[in-house]
Amino acid sequence: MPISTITSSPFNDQKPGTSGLRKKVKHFQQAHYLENFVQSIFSSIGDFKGKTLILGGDGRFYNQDAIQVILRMASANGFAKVIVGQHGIFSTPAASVVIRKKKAFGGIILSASHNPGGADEDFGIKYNTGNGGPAPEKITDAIYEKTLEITEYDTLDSQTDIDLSQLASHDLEGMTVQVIDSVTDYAQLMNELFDFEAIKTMISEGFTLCFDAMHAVTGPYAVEILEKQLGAIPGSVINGISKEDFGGGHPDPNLVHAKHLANLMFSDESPDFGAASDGDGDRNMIVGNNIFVTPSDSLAILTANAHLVASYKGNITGVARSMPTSQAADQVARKMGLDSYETPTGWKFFGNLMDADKVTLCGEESFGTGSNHIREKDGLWAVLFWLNILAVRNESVNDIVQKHWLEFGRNYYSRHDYEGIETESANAVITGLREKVKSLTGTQLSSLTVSYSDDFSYTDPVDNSVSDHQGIRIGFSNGSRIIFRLSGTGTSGATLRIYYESYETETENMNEDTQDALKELIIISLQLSKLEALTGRTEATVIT
Ligand code: VG1
Ligand code: CO
Repeated sequence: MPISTITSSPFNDQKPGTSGLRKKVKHFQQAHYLENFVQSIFSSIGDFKGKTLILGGDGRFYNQDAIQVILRMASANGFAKVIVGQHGIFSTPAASVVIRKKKAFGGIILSASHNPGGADEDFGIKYNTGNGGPAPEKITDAIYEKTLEITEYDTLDSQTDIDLSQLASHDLEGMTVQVIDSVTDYAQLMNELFDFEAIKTMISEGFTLCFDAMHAVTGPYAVEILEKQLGAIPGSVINGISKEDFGGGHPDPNLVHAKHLANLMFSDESPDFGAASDGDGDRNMIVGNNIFVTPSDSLAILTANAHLVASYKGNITGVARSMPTSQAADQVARKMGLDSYETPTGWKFFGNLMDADKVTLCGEESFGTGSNHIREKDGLWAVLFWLNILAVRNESVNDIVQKHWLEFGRNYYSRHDYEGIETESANAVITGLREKVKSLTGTQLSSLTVSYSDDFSYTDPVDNSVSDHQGIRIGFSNGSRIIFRLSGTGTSGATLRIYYESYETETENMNEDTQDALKELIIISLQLSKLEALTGRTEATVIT
C-alpha cells in the first residue's frame, strides 16, 4: 500500500472555539500540526469508507497547501471521493449547499471567517456533517480529545499535488478527486429560492446597489449572481477580486471595517441598497440610503416579510436567534404566532432545530442570517432575500425599517468589543459577574429593575444536550438587556463582548442615536463588571 503512517505527538492547544480551530498561519505550519488535526477529525466522525467528502475554503493564505495535505490524508484514510471547489474555493454557505446536494458524508471548510488573512495572520479549519452544518459539540469534543492523545496519522507516500485549476476528475491512489465550479450549485439554489425575474425587473427600472466583497470569497459569487444573472451594472460589486490576504483588510462586514461602503450609503451618491459579506461569505451587512439595518432587525424584518417571497410563504415554522441577538425577532414571532428560540452563540445550535423542522429562519447579532435552505448562515442569501422584498414592496430600505419599528417597536442595539485583553483579566471579569448575577434578580440598578440574571445555559429541545456558561444575561423589567461573554473565535488574548439592547415603543423616541439610547445600560455594565479596574480598559476596541 502506498500509505505511510507518520509518527507525531499530541498538541496541547486549548479547545477549539465557536467555529472550529482558528490559529495563526505560522501555528498551522508547524510540523504535523494540520495533519494531527485532520487525522483527529477522520478518527472521530464514524465510518466513511466508500463515502464522499466536500473540501474547500475561503481562499486565504495557506488554503491551497492545506487542501493538498487533506486530499492525501483523505485518500489514505479511505474516502472514495473528494469534491473540491475550483482553485480550492468554496464559500462556507456554498460548501453547505454542495454537502447537501451531493449527499456527502461531510465536509471540511478552511476559513477563519472574518479574521484577517496572510502569512502572519489567521487560518482555520472546521468539519461539517452530512446535514451541511457545523459538527455538533459531541463530535467537536471527540475531535479535541483525539488531538490530546494522537501519536500517528495516515497519509500517502507520494507528495504529488492535484491540479485544482481545471474542472476535471483525478485518481489519487484509488480515491477520486473531482474539481467542480465553486459557484454553480450555489447560484442555482438561490435562483430556486428567490424571484430573480422580479429583482431583474426592479434593477432594469433603475434600482441601484453596491455589494462590497471585501476582497474575500464572495467576489465571484456576487459578480455571477448580482451582475451577470440579475443585471446590476458592472462595478456594482466592489472589491470583487478575491485575494489571499483580503487586500490587507479585516473582511468583517460592519460599519467599522466596511467604512467606505457606510460612507457611500450616507452620502449624496448613495445607491438604493448596500451590502457586504465577510471572509468566507456567511455574514452580511445590509445598509440602505441613510440607514444601517442592525443584523438583529434584519432577522426580524425578513421574518415579518417572508410571506412576500414565494418559496417561504406559508412555510415559516419558527424563528431562532442566538442569545445575545436582540429580541426584535421575538416581537415578530409573538405577533405572528410563530415559535421562537434563544440558542447559544454559534450556528451549530440552529442545525438541530432546523433538522427537526422547528425553525425556518435564524440569525445572530454578528451579521449572520440564514434559513433551512442550508445549515450555515448565508451572506448572499440575506442580500437576495432583501432584494426580493424590496422588489415586491417597491419601498426604500429606510421606509421598510421605519414601518417595521412602528408596528413592532424598536430594539436599539449595540455590541462593544474589548479585544486583546489578557486572558486572566478577562476571566476575572466573567467570574466576578457569574457570582454577582446569582443575587441580582429583583434589584434596582440605576433607574432599572432587574427581572432576571443568570449565566445562560441551553438545553437543546431536540436532543436534550446541555450547554452551560454561554454568557452572562441581565434582563430588565422594561425589556432592556445587558449580555457579557468571551469570544470563542479570537487568536490572540481574549475578547470580551458586551451587548446592549433597549426596547422603545414611543414613536417620537424611535430615531435617537443608538449609543445615546443605550447610555444608561452602558454605565451600569461598566460599574457592575468593574471593567476598568480589572482590565485597565477605558474604551471599547470596536463598537458595532
Ligand atoms: C463570533 C460571533 C458569533 C459567530 C462566530 C462565527 O463568535 O460572535 O455570533 O457565530 O463568530 O462567525 P465569537 O465567539 O467570537 O463571539 V464566522 O462568520 O466565523 O463563521
Ligand atoms: Co464567516
